[in-house]
Amino acid sequence: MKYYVMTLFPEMIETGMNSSILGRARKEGNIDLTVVNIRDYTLDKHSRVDDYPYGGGAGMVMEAEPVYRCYEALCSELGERPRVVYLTPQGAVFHQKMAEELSTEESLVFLCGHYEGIDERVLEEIVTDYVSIGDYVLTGGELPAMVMMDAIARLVPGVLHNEESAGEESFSEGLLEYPQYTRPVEILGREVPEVLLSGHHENIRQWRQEQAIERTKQRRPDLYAKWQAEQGENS
Ligand code: 6GU
Repeated sequence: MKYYVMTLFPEMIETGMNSSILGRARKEGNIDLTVVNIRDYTLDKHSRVDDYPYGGGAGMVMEAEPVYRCYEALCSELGERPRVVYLTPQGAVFHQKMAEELSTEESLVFLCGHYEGIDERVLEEIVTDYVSIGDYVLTGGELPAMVMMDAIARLVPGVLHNEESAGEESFSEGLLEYPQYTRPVEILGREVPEVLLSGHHENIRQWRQEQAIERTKQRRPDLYAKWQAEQGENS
C-alpha cells in the first residue's frame, strides 16, 4: 500500500507514522508513505497558502492553486491518478467496511485541510472520497488521516504478524471483542474465569461468543441491534 499525504503540517504525519506496527510496516516495506508539504507548491512570493473567504466570515480558506499543483505534481511522478480522500467533518463517517474497501487500492492520497477548509473548486476537481472520522470537530485533517491509515494498514497482507491476526477482533463479525486475561490467575481479589483454565476449546469458544454478545448488548446497543438483524437473515 502506498500512502501519499498532502498537508501543511508534514512533521505531524511523519512523527505519528514512525512508531509501533506502522513504523515496522514501513521498515519492512509493506507500507510506503510519502508526505508532501502543500506549501512547497504555492507560487506566492510569501509562501502564502490561505486567503480571506469571499462573502466574508471568520477564518481563512486554503487556496485552490497550491493544492491543485501539489496533486498534479504527484500524479506526474506516479504516472497514475490515485483516489483522493479529503478529511472533513462533512464526509461519510469512516467504518470498518470502508477500511476494507480502501485497503484493496494500490495507492491512496489523503488531503488534509486546515483553517475554515479548502476552496471548493479544487475539491470538485480532485477529491473522490469525502470522509469524516466521527461527529466532533477537529482542528485539521492530519489526525483523521492517520486514523484511516492505521485502520487500512492493518488489513494489508504482511503488515500484521501471525500473533496480531486481523480477523478475530472487534467488528469483524459485527460484535465487540470478548474480555482477555493473562497471568497471574488472581489479582486485586479477582480470578480468571474458570473456563479459560480448563483447556476445553469448545467451551472456551462458546464462553467467548456469549461474552462478546453480552458486551455488545450492554455497551453498543446500536451494533447489537444490527448484529441481531443479520443473524435473522442468515438463518
Ligand atoms: Cl476528517 N476533519 C476535521 N477537521 N474534523 C473532524 C473530522 C475530519 N472527522 C471528525 N471531525
